[in-house]
Amino acid sequence: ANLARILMEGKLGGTGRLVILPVDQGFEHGPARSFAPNPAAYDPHYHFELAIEAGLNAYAAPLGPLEAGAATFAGAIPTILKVNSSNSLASAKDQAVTGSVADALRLGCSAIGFTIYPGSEYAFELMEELRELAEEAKSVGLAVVVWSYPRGPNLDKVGETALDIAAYAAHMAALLGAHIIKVKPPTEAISLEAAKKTYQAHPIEVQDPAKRIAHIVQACFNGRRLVVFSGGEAKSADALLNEVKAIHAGGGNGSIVGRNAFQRPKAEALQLLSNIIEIYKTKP
Ligand code: FBP
Repeated sequence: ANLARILMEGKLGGTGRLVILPVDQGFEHGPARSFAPNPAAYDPHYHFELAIEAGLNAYAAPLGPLEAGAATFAGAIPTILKVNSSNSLASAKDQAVTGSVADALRLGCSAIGFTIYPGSEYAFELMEELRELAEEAKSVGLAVVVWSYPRGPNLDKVGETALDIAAYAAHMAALLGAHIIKVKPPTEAISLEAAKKTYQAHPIEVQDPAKRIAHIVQACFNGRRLVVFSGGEAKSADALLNEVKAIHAGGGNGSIVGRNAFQRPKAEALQLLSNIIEIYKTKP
C-alpha cells in the first residue's frame, strides 16, 4: 500500500512512472555547495512545497528536514526517510545510520531510503545494515528504496558509472530486496576485464543511452523492480531532458532529481519538472 501511495501520487499517479525530489545533498556535499545557488532551498519547507507544487510522486530527505516539515505538510505528499547518510568531511566511502524505521513510522513516511556503495571497503557492512533495516521496514509495511552508487578503491570516475558496474550495482540492490532502485545514468564504458569478455560474448548496444538504460532495467529483474535514475550536478535543461528521454525510451521508471530542481529558481524548476513529467506521460 505504501509503494502504491508513491506510485499513485502526483501528476504521474497511476502511470507506473515516477519523479521524486531527493534532498540529502546538504548532508552529502554541505549546505553552501547545495543551497547557495538558490538560498530559498536552505529552508526544508521549500522542498516540500516544490515537490507538492510540481506534482511529484514523493520527497526524500534525512530525519531533520522531514521533522521540520512534519506538522505543516503531514499527508500532503508521500515521503521517503533517508536512513543513512555520508558527508564530504570524511574520506571513507561509508554511510552512518541516521534514521530508523520507528522514525519513518512516526513521520508517516511511505518508505525508507538507504545508500549502498558497492566496491567500497564498507560495502558488506552497508549491505548487512540494509538487510536489517529493510526487514524491519517491510515488517511494518514500508517500501524500501536503495541508492546503489558504486565507488571504492578499485573504481575510478569512469568505473563508477560504467554500464557493467552500474548494472551490477542495480542488480545487487534488487537482490537485496529493494522495491525502488536508484542509480546514476550509465555511461558507455565497460569497466571490468571479466565484464568485457562477457559483453563480447553477449553483445549489447552501449552507444545508445536508451539501450544502456534498458540493460539496467533488465538487471533489475527484467522490469519486475522499479528503477529510477538520478539527475546529478546541475546542468542545462536540454541536457537533463535528453537524459530523461533516454530513460523513458529505455523503459526506466523515472527520475530522482535533486540539484537540477532545487538549485534553480522555483519557477524555472517547476517548468523543468513539468517538462520531465510530460516526457514520462507519453508512451515509450
Ligand atoms: P541529484 O539529483 O542532486 O544528483 O541527487 C541524487 C543524489 O543521489 C542525492 O540523493 C545525493 O545526495 C547525491 O545524489 C549523491 O551524489 P554523490 O554520491 O555522487 O555525491
